[in-house]
Amino acid sequence: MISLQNQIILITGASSGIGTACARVFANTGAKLILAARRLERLQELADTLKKEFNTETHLIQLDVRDRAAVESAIANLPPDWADIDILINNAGLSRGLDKLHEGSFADWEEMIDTNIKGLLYLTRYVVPGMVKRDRGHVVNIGSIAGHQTYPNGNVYCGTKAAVRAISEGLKLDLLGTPIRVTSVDPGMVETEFSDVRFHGDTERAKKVYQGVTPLTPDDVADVVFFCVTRSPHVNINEVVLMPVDQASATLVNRRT
Ligand code: NDP
Ligand code: 8X3
Repeated sequence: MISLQNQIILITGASSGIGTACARVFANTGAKLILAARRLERLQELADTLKKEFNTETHLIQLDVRDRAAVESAIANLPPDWADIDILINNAGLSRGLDKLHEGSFADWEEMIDTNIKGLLYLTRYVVPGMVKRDRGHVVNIGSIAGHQTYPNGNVYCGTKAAVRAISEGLKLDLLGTPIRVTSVDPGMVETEFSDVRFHGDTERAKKVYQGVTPLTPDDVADVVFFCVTRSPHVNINEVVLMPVDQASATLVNRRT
């Protein structure tokens, strides 16, 4: 296992769910964490907690990953002590709606495509050249089982996650000959704010997604991310698919109630 002491880790979407869990799992390793999301107050709260619990150094960026100029400026203007990013965790993402394709909302589609695909690309495009120059680095993309299996009404969200899968593969191919590692971590059902966001704040509908099952927790996913980034430098974990025991496929779930 490699040490993360003084490594600089940038986590997008650190204000909630899997991103927050990733921040917590790395907080006690001596790594320095750059936490990015739109909700700065959430990041500040998390940073204060991590400082108190683990004395973690953090640098916060209020960032909408859909805004290419903002991503460029955020990376270009990192303070010198924070600029040499070792690990990029492209986690920011969302689903919006669960509609038949021919009835889908254009606004929902654009938000998913702009966040899950273009946002991830912007971060990658602005961070990876530094990794190439320094001859070190690791990119972890949070994909989904939705990138492996398309489910009814999942159409565009599944399309964005299939794109993430292809982009992870493409990045790995293009970085051959460098020591930079690329990993896609692809979970099934994880209980976070994901379904609240998908159903535009309809919490009753969101709760039903997890009813009667034991879903993955954000910590379960963060554990896998931690495993992937702490392997020996010659080992690249390309892809990890993880699901709750109660889930067999994107559509087949064992509900006890
Ligand atoms: P949450 O809704 O709990 O967290 C999503 C995070 O993404 C938030 O921190 C949010 O921050 C951030 N985010 C969303 N849009 C933007 C944006 N435009 N700019 C910057 N940050 C943004 O959901 P999860 O933790 O579940 O989701 C994290 C990732 O995991 C996503 O990529 C999701 O697709 C993926 N995933 C989730 C699964 C699940 O079942 N929950 C399963 C498989 C994959 P803020 O709103 O503050 O900007
Ligand atoms: C989230 C998992 O199955 O809701 O990516 O699409 S699923």
